[in-house]
Amino acid sequence: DESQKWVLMVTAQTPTNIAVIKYWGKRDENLILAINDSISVTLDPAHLCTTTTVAVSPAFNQDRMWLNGKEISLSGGRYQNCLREIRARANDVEDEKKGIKITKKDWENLHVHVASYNNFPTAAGLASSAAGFACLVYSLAKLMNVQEDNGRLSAIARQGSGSACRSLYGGFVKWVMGKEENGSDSIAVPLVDEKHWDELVIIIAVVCSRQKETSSTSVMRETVETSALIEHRAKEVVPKRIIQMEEAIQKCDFATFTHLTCADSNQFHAACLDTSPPIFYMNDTSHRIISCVEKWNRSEGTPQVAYTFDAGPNAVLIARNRTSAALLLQRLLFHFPPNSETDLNSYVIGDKSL
Ligand code: 2P0
Repeated sequence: DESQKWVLMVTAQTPTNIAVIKYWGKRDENLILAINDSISVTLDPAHLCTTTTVAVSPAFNQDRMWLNGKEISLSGGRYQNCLREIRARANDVEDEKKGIKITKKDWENLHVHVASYNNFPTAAGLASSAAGFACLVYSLAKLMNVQEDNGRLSAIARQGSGSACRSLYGGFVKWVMGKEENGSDSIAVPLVDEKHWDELVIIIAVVCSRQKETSSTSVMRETVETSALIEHRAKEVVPKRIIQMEEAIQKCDFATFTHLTCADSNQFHAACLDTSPPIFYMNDTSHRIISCVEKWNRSEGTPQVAYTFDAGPNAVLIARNRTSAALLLQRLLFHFPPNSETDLNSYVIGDKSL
């Protein structure tokens, strides 16, 4: 049947983002609504990103997805929520060259195939779900000619993974937790674009690229249920830090930025330790990196490097400029002699798999 032979494809690339004021804890698990605002920096897509190709064809009889070449199930609620929200906003699509015409109504019965690749370790605390869901939602929206701005798309990506909503913009981005019960105002907003503070150099010290054992989602739930610190953090600490961090970013005030970033990472890990049972994301190497950076920043008088750690032991190090980045690499090379290739953006400690 000739009419079954066409395939229409879209490919998109989305970088991951690293929170400098962390999201940890939900008030609604299904819609993925956070208990506090968060702020992140989106990385350069050349280094840590997801590339996703989405395809539609009348020959496809079900939605399917492959992640890094391996088929994964789309039956989970998060995928279903994203697919449903995008499909509901689909529009007419026409490709004259190929002689393809898809009407708004057709999308209800058409199935998609999704192939997604991460150029970095999946689920090793390097925010792979952030880039992954942002890219899935963005590429599907392009394929289906969805006419929504990035803010509305961010609210859909958020339903795939909270941190994903922040990956639809470059530069520094705020995820506003919102007030509405339906999550309509829980969206990402761009603070400044990537050109605003382009002196910063981000170095990721991969301490361990193994996959983590438990998902952030279930640990986050346990933290909200058992930690007294997390409530204090969400209500008292983060709202003040968000204001201060926005100001530091606007002014490119590296000293304040570093103070807030390091303190917020440390409080997030303290809340993990305050969870029952306690969660240890950082290891001895992570702790040694913190000591090394703290000592250096103190000895210089003005901070040279900020550190932040997510749900894993890997260090994200944000250097003031290229000079401090070079000095940081020297220090890392001295304290953690590498046995693998190194470059400025993916310095590897004791692990050859990246
Ligand atoms: C963040 N993290 O703000 C925080 C800091 C890790 C530590 O968002 O359940 O994968 O999918 O919304 O976004 C990791 O959690 O969790 C995370 P879900 P997500 O980047």
